[in-house]
Amino acid sequence: MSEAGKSTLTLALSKGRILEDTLPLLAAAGIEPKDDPLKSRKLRFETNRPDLSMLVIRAADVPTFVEYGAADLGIAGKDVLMEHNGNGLYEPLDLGIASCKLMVAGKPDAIEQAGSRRLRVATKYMETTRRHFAAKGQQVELIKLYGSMELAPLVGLADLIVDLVDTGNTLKANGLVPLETIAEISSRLVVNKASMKMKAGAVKELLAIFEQATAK
Ligand code: PRT
Ligand code: MG
Repeated sequence: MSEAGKSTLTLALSKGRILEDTLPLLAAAGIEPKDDPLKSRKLRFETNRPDLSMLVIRAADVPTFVEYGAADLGIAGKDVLMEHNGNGLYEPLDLGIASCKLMVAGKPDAIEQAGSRRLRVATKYMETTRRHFAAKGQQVELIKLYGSMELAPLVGLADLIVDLVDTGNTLKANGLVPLETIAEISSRLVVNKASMKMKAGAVKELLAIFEQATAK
């Protein structure tokens, strides 16, 4: 609590492409960081609201910061949240930014080529991919990659990939086709469960501001 008896809040933002979509949304919500997070090397930012500071961190770390209460709120892609699979978070609002699809893709003849052999799937989404194929009762071999998944089928590393698809241009440029949608992805506002209780007033006020800004 600050002197005025008002809770202070910390908001964790995903750097990279989500940040670019987040800053206009923050501006629409009347929130301006004191330095430009796209230029500064700072990781923590004060804002024009004395009760709100922001962290700018790797997208995959946002759920962890929020779950452990290092940030009260966060903005993260649904793909990252599905993969994190934690239960210390509320997910009250779809911000509708950075949208794309999490898809299974491969060469057009990937399935026939594999025949009765167990399919190899390259992805950075190990948990989500495991759950997806397990739910279909399909045994697959998972190969963990950290990026450039689209390369894997071209060099015989994998039959299929699980990755994000937006325009489909990256798949096309690499001779791959979308085969199945696993989930519709967009960025979500997440809230630490204890903050939702202990700082209910401040959290709800901020939530309402984001709802307004999202509806615009
Ligand atoms: O850099 P770091 O490792 O920390 O994270 P990152 O590289 O995952 O971050 P960044 O900045 O790329 O942001 C990733 C987040 O943005 C994802 O977690 C999604 O929530 C969201 N997002 C939305 C996307 C895309 N759209 C997207 N198209 N992230 C990545 N892509 C990539 C995709 O992986 C593929 O390589 O874009 C390519 C496909 O795009 P199209 O248009 O060619 O289909
Ligand atoms: Mg990156």
